[in-house]
Amino acid sequence: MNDVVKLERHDVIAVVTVNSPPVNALSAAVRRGIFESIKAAAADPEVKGIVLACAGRTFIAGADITEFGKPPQSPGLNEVIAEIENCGKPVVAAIHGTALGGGLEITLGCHFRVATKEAKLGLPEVKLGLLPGAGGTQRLPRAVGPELGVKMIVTGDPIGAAEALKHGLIEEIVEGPAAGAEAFLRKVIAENRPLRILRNDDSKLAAAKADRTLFTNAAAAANKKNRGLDAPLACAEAVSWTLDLPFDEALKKERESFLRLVAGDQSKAQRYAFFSEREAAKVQNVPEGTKPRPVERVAIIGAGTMGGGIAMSFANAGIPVTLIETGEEQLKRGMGIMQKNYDATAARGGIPADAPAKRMALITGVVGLENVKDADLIIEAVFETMAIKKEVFTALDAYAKPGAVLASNTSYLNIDEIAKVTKRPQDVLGMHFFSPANVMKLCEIVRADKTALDALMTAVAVARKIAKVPAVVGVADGFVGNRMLAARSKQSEKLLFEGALPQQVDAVVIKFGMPMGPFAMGDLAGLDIGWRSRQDRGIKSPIADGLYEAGRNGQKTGKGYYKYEAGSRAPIPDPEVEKLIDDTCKSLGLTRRIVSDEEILERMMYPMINEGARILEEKVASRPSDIDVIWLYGYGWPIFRGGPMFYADQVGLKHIAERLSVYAKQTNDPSLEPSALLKRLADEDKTFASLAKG
Ligand code: 3H9
Repeated sequence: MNDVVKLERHDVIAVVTVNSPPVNALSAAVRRGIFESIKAAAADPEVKGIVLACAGRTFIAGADITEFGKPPQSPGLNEVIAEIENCGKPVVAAIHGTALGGGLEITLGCHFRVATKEAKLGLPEVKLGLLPGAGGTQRLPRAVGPELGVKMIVTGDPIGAAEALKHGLIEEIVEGPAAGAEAFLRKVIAENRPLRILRNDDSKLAAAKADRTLFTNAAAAANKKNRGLDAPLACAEAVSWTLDLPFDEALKKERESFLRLVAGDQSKAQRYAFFSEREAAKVQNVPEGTKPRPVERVAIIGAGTMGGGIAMSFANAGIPVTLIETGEEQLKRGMGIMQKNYDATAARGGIPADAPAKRMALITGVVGLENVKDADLIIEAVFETMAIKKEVFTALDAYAKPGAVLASNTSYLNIDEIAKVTKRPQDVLGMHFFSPANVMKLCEIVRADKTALDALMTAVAVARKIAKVPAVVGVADGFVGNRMLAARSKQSEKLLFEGALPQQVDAVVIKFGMPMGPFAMGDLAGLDIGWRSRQDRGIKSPIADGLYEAGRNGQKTGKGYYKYEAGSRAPIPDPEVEKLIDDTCKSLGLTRRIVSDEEILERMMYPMINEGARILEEKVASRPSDIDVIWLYGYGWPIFRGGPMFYADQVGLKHIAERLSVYAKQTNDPSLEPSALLKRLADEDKTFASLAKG
């Protein structure tokens, strides 16, 4: 039909094959090709049925996201689907890989669907700040019922072939997708089976129409985790139209809602995050074809919170791990915590019941560093002091096999210095995971001075394999994320001396969309940790020191910046803390003032952005989008704000630079003056995004 869609005849069967790598997205050419192929097959009197299949690694993975925001080209996806649905001959979708978004919507216009057993089917538009815009909100609930339909559409999570079969989304699980679909179609033709046209089939809506709570409960459950996002609410509303409106009217409203969301700021930010995440995996200044080293076995040094979480991430991906401790006692504790974590996840249905045993079987706990000898990748996750790290790397140098990649999970120490104690600095790098490491998706990969390119690419490939988002950064105190966080922490602390309270600062940050404010975060991490690190660096912080000295170590002691009821993690503002802050300020001769929420927000965000600009100047990060990926996946930055550098572009760099200058003077802190890069971009009326364009 055209370059990307082929139409063939197998006697009475027409086979339409989409071949548009990498993921067969529904570009204008693909839509046109399918539309014309279906039209031609429908008009051909010899053809009795049609198979719609895809070449390559996957079925259609959705609309072509790069086309959003550009002038629409005909035929639209709804027209293509209508052509299939109304063609009068049975059309079977042959699904393999992923049928996502517009890809699944197209199959819902087909009269039957078959899929291979590893296929995944879903409507993930919500993750891009959208709702399915080609009938998905109306046809999927008719296929699987409104309860599962609303869950799939609001969460965006796909289901596997077995579940799809159970709920009537597919009719059969097949081996080869196109051949399986063809065999299925021959049965349909032989039996003269009626076409299943979902738009006309309200049978699965009846129960929820009679008892509305079936739907509203499912919608509320799916929306439970929503933090300020518009799209999940729009998704749930659109699915509710299946119960209230005629199909065509609902389809029209779905389209209007889609167009509103696609033009909105949230979706723009979410689409930016999607492409930034993929961009981050493409490491700059590495020649194409640089091959990662094979990694079959991993060793992790340290079975504490971080080491255990990292071990679980590997076991989750089916990679065997040797987990090494210094003594049986510590090992037993670490293994026990992992087992407990897995059991808890299985008990709430997060993983299958047999998964804990299977995953724990992949983790071999042992005592003694000599056990690293079989590992292709070794990750050190021991206590965060340079002396101990050096000791461990000296020993690793003696025991590790040649070519093994040696990684440190340090969160701020200098990797060049660590690498120097080995005779193989080319194999040394940082892999900085975020706590809890089995949950948080980010892995900052620290490229040291001498890191070999294939060692670097090994860390990137491994991170992707264990479902982490890798972002390559350079050596710097705190790398990218923690260095920017330090700029924010400095301000949050200062604000207490000036007149704000912990609960006021945290409330502003949470309202912005972060999962936690800086003070609740301090309580979670433990205020003793900050105190110890200040002692090491010879720094004093009278309020934080006062809390520590009063035995307020955070959540673990039931008191920190807040108080906590036994067994609860909910922070409660504490008048004792207010008094401690007041008394400390009085003793220092400081007069407190009313600090506005607006000032708090600016002083939480702009110094961080300024630090991000310095990080770019120093080339510790190579792209603003890498910084955004780090904040999105390591610190819970709200996805609808795209990341700090994206947010800065939306606010306007001129405004940010001006406000930073004001705060630098107001607080007598020259480090708040806009960095050279921020100043230049602001003066030229440019954005951080303009840097990526060269
Ligand atoms: C939609 O369908 C709206 C409709 O309801 C209504 C319309 C009216 N478009 O992720 P990978 C690129 S919204 C354009 O590394 P994997 C991606 O950028 C859409 N490009 O591979 C990358 O490019 P590059 C709903 C796309 O194997 C390359 O493909 N669908 C699209 O790890 C490989 O991607 C979705 O949201 C696209 N739709 O994962 C699905 N998808 O190599 C989004 C991918 O230049 N896609 N690319 O960096 C995914 O979730 C994953 O890509 C997928 C493959 C699971 C398919």
